[in-house]
Amino acid sequence: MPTTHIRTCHLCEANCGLLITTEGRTVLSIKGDPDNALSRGHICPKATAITDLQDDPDRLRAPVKRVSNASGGDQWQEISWETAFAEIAAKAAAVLGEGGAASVYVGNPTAHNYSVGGMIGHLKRAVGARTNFSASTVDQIPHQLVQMWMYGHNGLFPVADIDNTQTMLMLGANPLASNGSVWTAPDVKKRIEALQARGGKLIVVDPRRTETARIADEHHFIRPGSDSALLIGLLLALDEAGLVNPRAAAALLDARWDTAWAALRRFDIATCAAACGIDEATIRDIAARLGGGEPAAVYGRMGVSVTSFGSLNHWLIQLLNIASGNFDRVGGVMFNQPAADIVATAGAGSYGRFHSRVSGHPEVLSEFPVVALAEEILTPGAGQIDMLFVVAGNPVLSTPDGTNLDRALERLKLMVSVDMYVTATSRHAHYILPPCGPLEKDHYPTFLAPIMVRNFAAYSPAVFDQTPGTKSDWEILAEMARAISQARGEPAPNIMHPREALDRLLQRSPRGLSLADIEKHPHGIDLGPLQPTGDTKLATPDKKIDAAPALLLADLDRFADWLAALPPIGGDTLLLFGRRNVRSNNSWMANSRRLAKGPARCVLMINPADAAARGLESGQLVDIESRVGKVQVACEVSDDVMPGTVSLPHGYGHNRPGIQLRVAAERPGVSYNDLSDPLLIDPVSGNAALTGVPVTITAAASVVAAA
Ligand SMILES: Nc1nc2c(c(=O)[nH]1)N[C@H]1C(S)=C(S)[C@@H](COP(=O)(O)OP(=O)(O)OC[C@H]3O[C@@H](n4cnc5c(=O)[nH]c(N)nc54)[C@H](O)[C@@H]3O)O[C@H]1N2
Ligand SMILES: Nc1nc2c(c(=O)[nH]1)N[C@H]1C(S)=C(S)[C@@H](COP(=O)(O)OP(=O)(O)OC[C@H]3O[C@@H](n4cnc5c(=O)[nH]c(N)nc54)[C@H](O)[C@@H]3O)O[C@H]1N2
Ligand code: SF4
Ligand SMILES: [Mo]
Repeated sequence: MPTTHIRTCHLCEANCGLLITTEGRTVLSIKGDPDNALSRGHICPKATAITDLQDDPDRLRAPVKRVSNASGGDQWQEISWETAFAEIAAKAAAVLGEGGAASVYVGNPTAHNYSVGGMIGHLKRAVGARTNFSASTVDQIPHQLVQMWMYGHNGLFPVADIDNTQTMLMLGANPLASNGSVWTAPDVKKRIEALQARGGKLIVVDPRRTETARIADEHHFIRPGSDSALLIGLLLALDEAGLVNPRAAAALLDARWDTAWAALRRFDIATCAAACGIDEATIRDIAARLGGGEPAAVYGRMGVSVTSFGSLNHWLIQLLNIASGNFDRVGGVMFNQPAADIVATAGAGSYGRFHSRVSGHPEVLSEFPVVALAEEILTPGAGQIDMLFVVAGNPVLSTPDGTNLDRALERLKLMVSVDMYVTATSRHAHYILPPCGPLEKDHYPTFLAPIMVRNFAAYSPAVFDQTPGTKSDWEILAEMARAISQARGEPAPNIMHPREALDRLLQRSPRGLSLADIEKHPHGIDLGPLQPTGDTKLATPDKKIDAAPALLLADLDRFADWLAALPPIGGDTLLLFGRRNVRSNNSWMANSRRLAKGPARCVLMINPADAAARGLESGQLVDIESRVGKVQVACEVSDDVMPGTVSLPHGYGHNRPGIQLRVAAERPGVSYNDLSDPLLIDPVSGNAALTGVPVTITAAASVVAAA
């Protein structure tokens, strides 16, 4: 008998409701859930690929250990969980006993797995890891840092109220491909269409005419890495037109608001316009629209986060929303009030309490920039990382200078990957511990609650019982932490079942719902649209907004220097930036045939003028070279990318020796992060500057383009 399970998709931040029909352990269909008040039936092509993940023959089903085969190469030997934990614990204790240091790298899928959060803490404590990393520093850390400084808590995300706004200014985001980020707005295309139907406008700023730009009312190309210039220009234009009016937020501001303005007035609109490539008249027009009185929201994402001014950008976006009267306003930006409120229950965050050993990076939210991972492994001395635990991450493909990280991982005395595939990263591990299939886990999007465009809560039980002999991620982490503590003669960690921890979190949150309350509503409880919260959610001691955090004010000096020294765009050096496709998910869903089919996607987009200057035609192979590396890929000549820039997706490069992803290997592509440069960072947050990497492009010596 077929059974239909109601579930929330765990793959991306959109949180779409799914209806999964199964018979036995076979998935018959995956459809959108029309009764989910948040996603309203929407799904993307990745949802049906969950079956491919569940059933993938390349997915590891048991722990494996890397051993040498007869010819001296590597091979993976299946071992029992007991043996795996015992051997890992004994080796970890030995390495620590010799004075080696341990580190944990946490990847993106953990943000979609409520049950691992606490367990990662247990693992870090068990191995005494102080030098830790995550995908946050190739992603959203500037948002969190700026929020911690301005609003008092890193999890206070002002959410753009797309459903009620009249103007949405979107910088460096392509939700038609990504389905929204730091912004749970499923079915975003319909939300944009509704905005346009009520006479509103979407304005997209992006160096590529993206899928989102194509349906926008206005699209403006921008020089990669220069958004701070545009944002300062917009603030100055707002001021010049007499449109600065914080409305409700005025009561939350103090003298620091004037301090921020005094610091911004050293710049001028003309210089800012020239730097970013958007003319003065356009800047004045957009500012007039933002400050014109109707609700408006400015939203910036990856394209403005992964630049050397990522923190400055997010601060300037906050100032713009406040100055135009759109902070804490329906149709502007608001804090949400989720059922599981990590802001009300978890610490605010930290900065600079300690510094990294080799380059002296400040700690941000207890982590160091992932660009420092390789040097912390390779540089001898006390505190050198000898042991690394990678939890659901693939930093060799997802972080700058992956080739160097490849080399670094080879010298570890113990490396453990908690992953279900042998990837570019996990191939270096001594042990890979695979979680059970994705449909064998329950799901609650705790970490995404603060970014939803409605207050909404849904809990999904597992679709299938766990296959006997397999473990969920949290069980793997908990048992590994226990085994290591025991081997070190430390007291066993006190581990609470994740469901119990979730229930406690819910009940301690202001709404006071229990997990049982939420489980009564399988399609989710709709707790209503976002609403202004006044100062009730601000977590600063004085309940005021800090509009002028010292380190951001100081960073304006660095920006001024950059502005003064800015070379014109174009010439021999082009600026490389990224892109996503709706059928991708960072590095790791490339093994689904239904997603992988269709035209090759790992191609370099280049503007016709830049192609002509190099004698290039679509389909031709090109060499792309940066300071750190060189790759070869086919190009596509397209005026969708701005002159002087080129675009390449990330998450490819599945042909490194030993990777076991048979479908992905058919068209492996090249890794963007063999080009991105660990020296290019936002020094405030430590975030990698993945966008705007200087590269040279030349026709490759070989002429036949790979498919
Ligand atoms: N050039 C460039 N680089 C980028 C980006 C970019 O835009 N451009 N984007 C950055 C961003 S936003 C992010 S978030 C990072 C992602 O960086 P990472 O998180 O390091 O990389 P992913 O490619 O997401 O790899 C996730 C790994 O987790 C495994 N996995 C998937 N699901 C599970 C699970 O349920 N349990 C376990 N244990 N493992 C699982 C997958 O097999 C895969 O190996 O990449 C960043 N890198
Ligand atoms: N299909 C799919 N969906 C995903 C993912 C995926 O890999 N595939 N990854 C998920 C993850 S982990 C994340 S973090 C989100 C990311 O979600 P988004 O931030 O929406 O992701 P991107 O598509 O990388 O959009 C970034 C945009 O910034 C533009 N850009 C690049 N440089 C600049 C710049 O300097 N200035 C401006 N203004 N724009 C710039 C790029 O052209 C691109 O269109 O997507 C998530 N959803
Ligand atoms: S948009 Fe994201 S959450 Fe929705 S179905 Fe696609 S992958 Fe899943
Ligand atoms: Mo991400």
